[in-house]
Amino acid sequence: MKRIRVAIQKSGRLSDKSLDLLQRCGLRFARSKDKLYWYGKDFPIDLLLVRDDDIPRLLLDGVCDLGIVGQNIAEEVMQDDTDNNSLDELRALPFGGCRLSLAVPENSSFESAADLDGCRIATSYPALTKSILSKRGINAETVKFSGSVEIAPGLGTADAISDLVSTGTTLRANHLVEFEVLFQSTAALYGRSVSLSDEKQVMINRLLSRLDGVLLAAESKYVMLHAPRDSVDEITRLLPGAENPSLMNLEGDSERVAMHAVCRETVFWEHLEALKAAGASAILVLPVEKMLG
Ligand code: PRT
Ligand code: ZN
Repeated sequence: MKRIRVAIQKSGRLSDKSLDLLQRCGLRFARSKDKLYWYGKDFPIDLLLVRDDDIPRLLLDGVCDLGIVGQNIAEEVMQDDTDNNSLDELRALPFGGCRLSLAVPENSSFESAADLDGCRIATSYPALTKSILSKRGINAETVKFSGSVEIAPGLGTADAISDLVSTGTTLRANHLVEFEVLFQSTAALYGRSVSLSDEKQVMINRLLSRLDGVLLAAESKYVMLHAPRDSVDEITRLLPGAENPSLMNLEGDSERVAMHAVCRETVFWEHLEALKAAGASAILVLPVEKMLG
């Protein structure tokens, strides 16, 4: 049996969530001593734990069949690849969210990205930055930094930076202001854009189907409530992302019914308040552990 190799980040922002996601798909691993190669116990799916920057290349070179990495890194590698090799984004994942933004020193006179034409931009994402700017007719020179990009303007090596931002704390601490988002990123599951053996493809499809179930279950809730018979239609409309609810009689109460529904969108307090205002009572919201369409 051919085995599938999945590359995930060894230690960093995406590590725990990548592993947790695969485990929630039912994968179990025997960890090797050096902790870099984990053998899949019930499925022929093994893990390779590496630096996130290496993941796209491992896929392009066919060393791994799947990889979880930030779209920022995958895009950078694809934009930089002179042979136009590409990766297949199979699923965007609900973690690792950040944005690649242009930022300039607080006291600079730049007002928009267009003012950066002909300027120097420090970044860990030169190919992606250049490609986005040049599509808008802006030609900037990039200076590659592998880390601590935010110190570049202070050192006088660049006029601006293009860096990942999540809370903006790092920019503020370095007296930089974010003035334009170039690229929104999340973690994603990537595959190779070549055809694999049937055996491998069947296994990957099976994993994807489980992954879809896990991703759907994560934002789905099972909602139970009591409703006046007359308000069933209105209450159904108020349930976020619900399909046909089940209706059940309530013993000794002909006016009201019990309604059960799976809501496939986040259920906020506001939704519950609206349900209550429409006459619902005994409202319960339960997590959904697994789902298979
Ligand atoms: O060792 P290895 O190379 O594997 O890890 P790494 O240090 O290169 O990556 P890591 O773990 O820091 O990030 C992995 C991925 O997480 C990135 O490629 C992004 O896809 C995603 N991600 C999400 C982020 C951030 N949020 C983020 N905030 N990556 C980096 N940052 C940086 C940001 O550049 C800034 O310098 O974190 C700093 C703090 O951000 P603020 O805005 O909250 O201050
Ligand atoms: Zn890295």
